[in-house]
Amino acid sequence: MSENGDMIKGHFRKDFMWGAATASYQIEGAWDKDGKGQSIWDTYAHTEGAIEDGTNGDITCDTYHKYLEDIKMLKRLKATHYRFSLSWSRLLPTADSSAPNAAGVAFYNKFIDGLLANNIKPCVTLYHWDLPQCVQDKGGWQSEDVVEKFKEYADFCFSQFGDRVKLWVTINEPHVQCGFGFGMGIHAPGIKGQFSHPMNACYQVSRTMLLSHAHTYRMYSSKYRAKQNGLISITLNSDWCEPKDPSNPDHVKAAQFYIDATLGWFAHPIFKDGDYPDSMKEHILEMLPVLSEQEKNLIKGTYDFFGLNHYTTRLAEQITDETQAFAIHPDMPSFVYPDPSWERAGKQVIGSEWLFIVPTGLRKLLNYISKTYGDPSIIITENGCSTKHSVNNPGDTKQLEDEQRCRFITSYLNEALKAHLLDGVDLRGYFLWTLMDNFEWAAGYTERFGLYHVDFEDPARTRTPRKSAATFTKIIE
Ligand code: GBH
Repeated sequence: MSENGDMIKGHFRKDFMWGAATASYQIEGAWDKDGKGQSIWDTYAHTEGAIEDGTNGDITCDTYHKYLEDIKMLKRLKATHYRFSLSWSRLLPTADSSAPNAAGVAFYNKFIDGLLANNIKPCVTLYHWDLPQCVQDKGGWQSEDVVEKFKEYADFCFSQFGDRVKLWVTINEPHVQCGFGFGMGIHAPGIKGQFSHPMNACYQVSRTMLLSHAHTYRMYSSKYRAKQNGLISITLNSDWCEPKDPSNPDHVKAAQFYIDATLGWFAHPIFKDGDYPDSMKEHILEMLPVLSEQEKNLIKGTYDFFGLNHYTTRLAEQITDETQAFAIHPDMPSFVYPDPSWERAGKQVIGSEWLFIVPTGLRKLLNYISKTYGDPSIIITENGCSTKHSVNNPGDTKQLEDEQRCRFITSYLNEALKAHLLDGVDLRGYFLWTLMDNFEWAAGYTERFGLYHVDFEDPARTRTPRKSAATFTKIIE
């Protein structure tokens, strides 16, 4: 089977969720307006040298002022749902729920009401990486106290918005937060691994994230579920990974370990038995926090669906002396890399370095999740494709004729359809990353994933649909 597979015809469920996804820091702007507190991304992006093009999310798409335009765009797309995240520090500037920021609450109320008035259902992520700076100052994810703080924030959000929001995601991609924020230190809070081991802090925070998620899930169940009747879970990011040579047991093991140490790190505790995967416990040893029986019981089963972010695929072999330097994770005895024959994201210039277009990987990953975690309902909470945007990129335009993104969407969705129709995977929804070009974290504005182009030179932040917006609408229809 080629990477693009053959196309099949058919339909997803009648009530399939069709949407686009975004995150607060990437689109809202108004970083210091109307009583908003600072987040770790405000701090980090204002740090010299942190962001590739020296930019930040101070204004970005200015959604705080232009949210009505965003709703119009979603309507035009014919989206049934929209996934966005709340800014914790906009709602609770001091992370104290007895002192909320009325303007922040009003903003999200207007936004949610606007979506519903247009028949678009909100899917709300509580936490997409923008921890309040005041929580960070008290130790952030490295402190046990964060668990109570997170629960307090979540409680506040359910009480304010849960009458209208029926789909919640607690934390976006904890594995990326842990690895990038606390291992490599290339995302906020920019902490490079501590103590004797470079990746130590990243394991420590994986525990407080799991506990924050689990306590929040249980609090929703005991305090809100009966009245609000929503669904709540976590969103995990994973590449698909296969052995370079499937007949080589070392390659098979290496591929499995890569999946364990990315997807399994959080999926195994939540969707299986409350604890980290055995392979991680074996290899990471004393650096991986030990979860007590009580904690395992708390964590196990805290999901109503499986939120999956998926973009790309890798091949794996066991690590050797020569490849040790390329290990993206010092504890992982796997060397992973893309097949050189795979198409890359981007046109004349490569889009995101890491993004190789392998639609068949999505079908395999969906099947893997379904098989490994007891056939949960799966929602693809992100999937998308980038281009490079830079003044140094000759021939760079708005890239409105984004043929590659059109093909990406069509082919990945067709593989998802196969997983659903031919393999029986319980797939409930698909959210495209992303509605419009936005602040792409450490890459600033150099990488663009939008269905809509955004002109960041223009004070009006004019949004212009790309061809892919029409392609996506056609598929939805
Ligand atoms: C998603 O993460 C995020 O949820 C979203 O906010 C983001 O805008 C979107 O991806 C697009 O990037 O820099 O070469 O070391 C997806 C998982 C993890 C994929 C980090 C890219 C960076 C690889 N991402 N990874 S590299």
